[in-house]
Amino acid sequence: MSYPKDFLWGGATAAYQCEGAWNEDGKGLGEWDVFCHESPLNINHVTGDVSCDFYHKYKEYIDLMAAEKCNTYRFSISWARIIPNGVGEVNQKGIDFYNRVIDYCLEKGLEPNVTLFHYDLPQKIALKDGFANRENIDAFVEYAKVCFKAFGDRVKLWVTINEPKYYAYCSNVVGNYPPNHKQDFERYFNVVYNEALATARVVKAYRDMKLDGKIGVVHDNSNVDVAPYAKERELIKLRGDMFYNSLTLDTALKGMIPSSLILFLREMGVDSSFMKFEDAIDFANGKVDFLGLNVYNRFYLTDFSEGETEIYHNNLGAKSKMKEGIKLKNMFESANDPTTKRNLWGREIYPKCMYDTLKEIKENYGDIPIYITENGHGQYETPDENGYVDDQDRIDMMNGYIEYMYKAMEEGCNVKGYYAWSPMDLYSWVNGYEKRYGLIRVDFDDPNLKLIPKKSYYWFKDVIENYQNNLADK
Ligand code: BGP
Repeated sequence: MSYPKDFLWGGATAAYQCEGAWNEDGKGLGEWDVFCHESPLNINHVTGDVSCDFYHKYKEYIDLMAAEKCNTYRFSISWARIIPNGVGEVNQKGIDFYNRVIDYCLEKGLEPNVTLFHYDLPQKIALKDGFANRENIDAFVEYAKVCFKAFGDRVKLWVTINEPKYYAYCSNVVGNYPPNHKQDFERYFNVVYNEALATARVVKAYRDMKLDGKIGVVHDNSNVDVAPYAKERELIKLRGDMFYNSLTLDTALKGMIPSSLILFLREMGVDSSFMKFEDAIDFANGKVDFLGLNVYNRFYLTDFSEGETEIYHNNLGAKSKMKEGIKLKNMFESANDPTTKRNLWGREIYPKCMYDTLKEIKENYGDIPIYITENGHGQYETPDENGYVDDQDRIDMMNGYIEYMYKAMEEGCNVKGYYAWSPMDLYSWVNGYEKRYGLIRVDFDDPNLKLIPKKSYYWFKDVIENYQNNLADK
């Protein structure tokens, strides 16, 4: 059994969700700035303009993480803060900010784990069709190189893209994320493909710079479980994996596109001309060093029944009864397991998916090092009169996932770290601020954004200390 001594414990955030300072110190406009300010589809009518004000209060947050005994912090860089127009001139003040954050993490004993892209395109790149346009891959590689040059001496863990599939899915299928295309499956696959290519090219660029860190990609765990009553079990499993997983995982971990992708795209009626023969070389040269997995839920599927394609998504929480899922015409559809709890946004809470996905990845892709780059629980919260939140539900839920992570590790899965989503309450895409994930409460009504550790903060500290004490006993 492998309980690594250098296991990383920490929390994860993303730039747009916590930094605020949306137009300070030369930052360019991002697509989420524009969406939140202007789009009628921003249904909860809030923005990330200030959010946790991490830009100014980073020391306070990092101090709290250090006191929680974390030894790592995962965060993302805002592309538009570094290169305001997406290409061209570099904003030195943006570089300075991330230098301050990285240096302070290191001073406090937190290994920085840095994501280059977490949903937030510079608006200028979004206007040129974002990752749907191959030309923007070059822009992304150039931006990555600027980051490697500026921070690569101190950052030893890099992530190219956070959740290429989920980002493409929300932006092009659900339509709740900018640029809000709905059920555009061609664009969905095109974007996932270009993100895979972007990952491969950035990995190659990183290696060419001869820096001594590791680089990976973060996939949102999407392990497919087929309902026991489904008639076409194997076919559904295959199709589900092709739809959710294989393009990201095969390219990043095997260095090749999945062999049955073209056939699957044909079945889906998707024109595959965005794929180029010569990309094979980039994929082969761009395999990642590690895989990040954001573990929240599985995809529980059964046979397609009838009717047209439908997407079920809930950004209204308790104001809606919608259960998250999909009906993909002639392919498969979501099954409902009445014994599995759901959160108030209609998503399954299914801790065992942690174990299932780790085992499945080991079986299909071998012993690549894995970091659980996100795991957490979104809920409404009411603090007591002192601002303290007794979030026992979150503790129970995360504990369940961590127990399954240990079980998988005991069975030989190569897990190297775990990041709670999230260290503190922050902006939850489209859902706003009511859906809270933090182990620290942020009082968004207080002009000073008072921070109050929740019960889960102390629980997480115990988890980390217990892990370390158990190691010492061995
Ligand atoms: C992941 C994202 C995070 C975070 C989390 C919770 O998919 O990487 O950025 O937001 O999910 O999701 P949500 O805020 O939509 O509830």
